[in-house]
Amino acid sequence: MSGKGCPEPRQTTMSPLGRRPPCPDRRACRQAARAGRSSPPCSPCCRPPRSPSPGQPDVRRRCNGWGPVERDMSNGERDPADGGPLTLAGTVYDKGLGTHAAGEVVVGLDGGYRRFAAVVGVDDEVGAKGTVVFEVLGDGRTLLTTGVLGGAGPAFPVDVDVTGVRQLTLRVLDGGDGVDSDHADWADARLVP
Ligand SMILES: [Ca+2]
Ligand SMILES: [Ca+2]
Repeated sequence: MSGKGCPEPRQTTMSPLGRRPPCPDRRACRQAARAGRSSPPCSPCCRPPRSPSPGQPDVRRRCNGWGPVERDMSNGERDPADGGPLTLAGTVYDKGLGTHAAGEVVVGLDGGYRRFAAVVGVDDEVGAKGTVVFEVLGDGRTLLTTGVLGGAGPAFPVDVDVTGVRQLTLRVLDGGDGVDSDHADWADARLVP
């Protein structure tokens, strides 16, 4: 598993439609990589880093298995902003990230936070389908791994110590059986200074 690209999905099938979706920003990623502004484009989808807003964590990379990472909504389908409310085991969350295996979000903390907390699981929008593994890494070191979580199971609370961590990676893997219906929520995700 490369620290520079997306996680290897370890899947046997590709997408809900059985084929890899094209990355809408692949050209931009490639240009950014050539200019030294980003790591090389990763598969299946990556986005170049944006400048952080004041007071907001610095998101340095987003990779997602089906369309873009969604903010405050579930992954939905391939288009941006087409998800529903983040919902895990019947509970709706206003905030968080809607993602799809295999993918990861890399956030620069620069040692400014003490804890990362969230509630994770497979979004209710896929029913009992979907199997994913959530991993939290600090500076490349594994801080938490959930084991395989399924769409029919309960949500999994995450609360990890990130004291001194400069770069936080939130990673979603396919659970070893492909990425079909792997709609993975980082609900109520928050960093505590
Ligand atoms: Ca979407
Ligand atoms: Ca899976």
